[in-house]
Formats: sequence, C-alpha cells, structure tokens
Amino acid sequence: MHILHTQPKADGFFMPAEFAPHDGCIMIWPERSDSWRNGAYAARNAFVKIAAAIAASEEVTMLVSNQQYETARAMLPPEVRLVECTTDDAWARDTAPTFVLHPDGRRRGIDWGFNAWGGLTDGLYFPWDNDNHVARKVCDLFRCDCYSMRDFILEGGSIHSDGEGTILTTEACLLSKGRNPQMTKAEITEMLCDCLGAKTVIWLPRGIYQDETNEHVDNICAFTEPGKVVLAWTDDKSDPQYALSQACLDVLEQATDAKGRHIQVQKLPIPAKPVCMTEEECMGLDFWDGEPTRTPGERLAASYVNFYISNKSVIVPQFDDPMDAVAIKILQNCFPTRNIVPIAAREILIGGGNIHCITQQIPKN
Ligand code: KQY
Repeated sequence: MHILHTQPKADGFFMPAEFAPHDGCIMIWPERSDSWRNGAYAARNAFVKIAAAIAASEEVTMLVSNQQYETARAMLPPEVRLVECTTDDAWARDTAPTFVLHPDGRRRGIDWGFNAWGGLTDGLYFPWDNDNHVARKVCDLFRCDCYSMRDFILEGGSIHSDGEGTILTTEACLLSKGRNPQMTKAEITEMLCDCLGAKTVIWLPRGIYQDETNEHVDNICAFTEPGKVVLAWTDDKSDPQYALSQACLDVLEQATDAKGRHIQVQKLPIPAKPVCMTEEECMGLDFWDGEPTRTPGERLAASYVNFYISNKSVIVPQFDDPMDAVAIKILQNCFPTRNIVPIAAREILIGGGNIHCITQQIPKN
C-alpha cells in the first residue's frame, strides 16, 4: 500500500454516492463500557442483526479486538468476516476510510484526521489514537492506496456525496472549534471538493438536537438519489428540533447542486416521543475519567435518517415509536427497488449514534 500526499480530485478520484453499488461494508464490534451499557451485550445483538441484514447483499468485514474475537465469532453469521484490529470504539463511519473511485476502476481510501469529535475542546473520549490509525489499516487490508489527510480533522458521518459532484455537510460540525479552527469556511469547502472530487458543497446550518458529534449531517439529511434528499422533520414548533430542521429546509430550498438541479426534499419525521435515557440505562454505563456522561431523562439524537443503504436493502433504525411505520413507508417510496429492513436501534443510540454511524461502505470498482 502506498501512502499518498497528492489530492484525490487532482488525481481524477471522486466519492461515489452510498446508493451506488458496493463491494462490501466495514463495521467494528462494540466493546467499551462507557459507550455501550451492560457490557455491550444488547448493543452486540443489534450489531449482529445489522451485519446480517447487510451481508445478505454485500460482504461485511467486522473489525474486532483480540479479547472479543471468540464472542463475536459465536454471535455473527459465518458469512461475516472477522479481522482483528485495535480500535478505541465502534464508529466505522467515522474511523474507517472514505473510499474514492477513479473512472478507470481504481479505488483508494482517505485517511482523515480523527480526534474523537472535537479533541481536547469538546471530544467524547481520550485517547483516540487507535481510532486515528484505523483508516490506514483498513486500506492495507483492502489493498487500496491511501491518501494521508491526517492534518484535516473530519469524520465520515459529517459528509454525504451524491456521486455527481455535490457534498452535503453541516456548519455546526465542520466549523466547530474542536476540528479545524485555523481554516475558514471557504478553505474547508475547497478541501472537501479537492478530497471528494466535488464541485459544490451544500452547507446545512444544523443537525439533530443534542447530537454529540456537533450535529453530523448523516443524522439529519441524506441523498436518496441525485437531486433528492430526506430531511429529518417535525411539525411541532415547540420541539427544539423544529428550528434546526426549518433552517436546513430554508437552505435546501435555495440550493442548486453541482449539476444545476434544485434539491427535492422529502420530510422524514423524527420519533413522535423524544427518546430519552432511563435511570436504569444510565446505571449500565461505566464512567471514564473526564468524559461527558449520560443523565436520566437526557434526550438522545434519534433520527430515521441515520440508515444504511446496502446493495439490496435500506437498514433503518426503529425506536418503538408510532413514527417507526411512517418512516418505513416514506423510505420505501424513496427506495422502490430496495427492501426496507427495520432494526430496533435504541442500544446503538445510547452509544451516541446509529446504523449509518457504525457502517462504512466500500464502493464497487
Ligand atoms: O454518530 C457518530 N457518528 C458517532 C457518535 C459517537 C458517540 C460517542 N459516544
């Protein structure tokens, strides 16, 4: 594997859309006891269901620690490949590489700098050096040359690509003080275009209320096809999410993409009842020195937008809420050729993210 110090766009590479064909998906087995309650047992069951659903139409590689190999092997279906890798947590979207393709079929990975969503300013754990090394190891595993972008802090959950030159991101996240405070918005826009082979960045102002990633775009808005997005939405003006979603809608209604299209927005409701931590759930989490903690009653950043698009399905989080069925119906209309696979995701949400956050697609080359 070569470590590259050129830029993907200049080399002719671009980031495909998630709905384009995949060769596979990377996940990481959950383990740390401050993220996953009760020794991560319930979270592992959810990860197994998600891995199995994805493995029905593409190869899944699960990274796992030495200590958890036997447990993971016993719980996962045989078609899921396990590879030992040291990580700090299980957020493959943010720590595995972002893959880019060349029209001639070459595939490369991007190794962004990772600082646990804000480093010593407002990051979520310390240290994070094992996670910062995951992308390069995954590139080695898949025999991809790897762009070194470690001087630029970015997580995969903070970007979406339509594969046709347009990137979605949020100001709340990418302009946050804990990531690249030395860069202006214009410089970050240029960096995204240079790395992802894009022409246009649509900057949504905000994400989901209480999203501890500084409001990753993958929890609020996602492309369903070029020129079309789903946006997390509530009609309840008294809900703190209302103003955040409305601000995003205002931007999307004015935006044009890299091909000059206006963006068609499909609203996707958030759960009808806020999803909040219970006392029992809080009791199941370990406390690690100096880290943010969960408190009983705390609202979690629940959103149906945090789905994963596999070759044949869309794997959608469910929250035991009346809006679960509504979200499934809307997404089935958005993805008429794919199966919608609903999976109970509360245990992943307690960790601070959801199905999209724990998966990273490997585009087909
Ligand atoms: O949502 C994500 N992409 C990651 C969330 C990390 C939360 C750590 N507790």
